Amino acid sequence: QDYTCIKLKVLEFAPETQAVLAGNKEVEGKQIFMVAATLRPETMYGQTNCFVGVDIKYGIFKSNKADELFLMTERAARNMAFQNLSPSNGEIVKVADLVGHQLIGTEVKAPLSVYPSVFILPMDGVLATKGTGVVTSVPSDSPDDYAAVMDLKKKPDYYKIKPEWIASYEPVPIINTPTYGNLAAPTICAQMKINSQKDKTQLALAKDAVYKDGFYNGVIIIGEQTGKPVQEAKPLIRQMLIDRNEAVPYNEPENLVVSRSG
Ligand code: ZZB
Repeated sequence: QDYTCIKLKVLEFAPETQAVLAGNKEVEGKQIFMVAATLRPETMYGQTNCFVGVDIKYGIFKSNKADELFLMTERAARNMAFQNLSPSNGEIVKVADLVGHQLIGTEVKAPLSVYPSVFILPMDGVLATKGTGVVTSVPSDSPDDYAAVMDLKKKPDYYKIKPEWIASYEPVPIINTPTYGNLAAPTICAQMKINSQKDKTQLALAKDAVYKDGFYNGVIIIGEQTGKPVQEAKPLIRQMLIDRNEAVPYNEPENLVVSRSG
């Protein structure tokens, strides 16, 4: 998979993370980024929060830039080490260990988002085995994100979050399509009566439908590429993020099989 890794700069860590990092000389004076793998860089204007899995193990790793550290799974760090994103080829340097729940409530700057800062929140469906284990959230265009955000808004206590970390963050119109209008995910979730992130079968169908519709029929209605078809705008927005040092290209072999024969 040809991902774009979005660099969400940490503005303030949650107290639990601060406690873990207290006295850690390796993080002092460094910029730390939560690194989120996406296939939809053109939707980054609509980021309202970022997801981690509460039980997933994360690490903070040295990157290929001396003053920048990356927060993600170790699995992603190992892959990045072979893509010139670590200090030396094939090697990772971990400076801290964290668990997802410690990160909840961390405040970050999400590149291109209309919201000046967004929060790290929990989602059940985050896979440790995909991307970086950090998933940036675009409820306007991702049914999974919309359903998870609705759950958090409905039951902040159950999810152990402060309501103000998500309450006033509304989905942002990014892409217009003839089929689902300019808020594809909320529209299709309403049509299919999807009520929760637990409706997995329905969500998979919804995701497939809006992916295709957005890619083939979508027109960007925000930002630098306003008016352009999604297919045309996607690589341009991706490149703009990379040029601004707000994203890095990241590849992940799908179902990689390591052969020891021969
Ligand atoms: C922002 C975004 C905006 C995404 C959108 C999708 C959509 P796929 O096709 O299944 O490979 N993702 C990335 N890493 C993980 C993970 N570890 N666990 C769970 N989800 C993850 O899906 C790629 C997408 O899955 C990525 O692109 C990311 O969410 C999520 F408007 O990033 B996306 C219709 C989808 N729209």
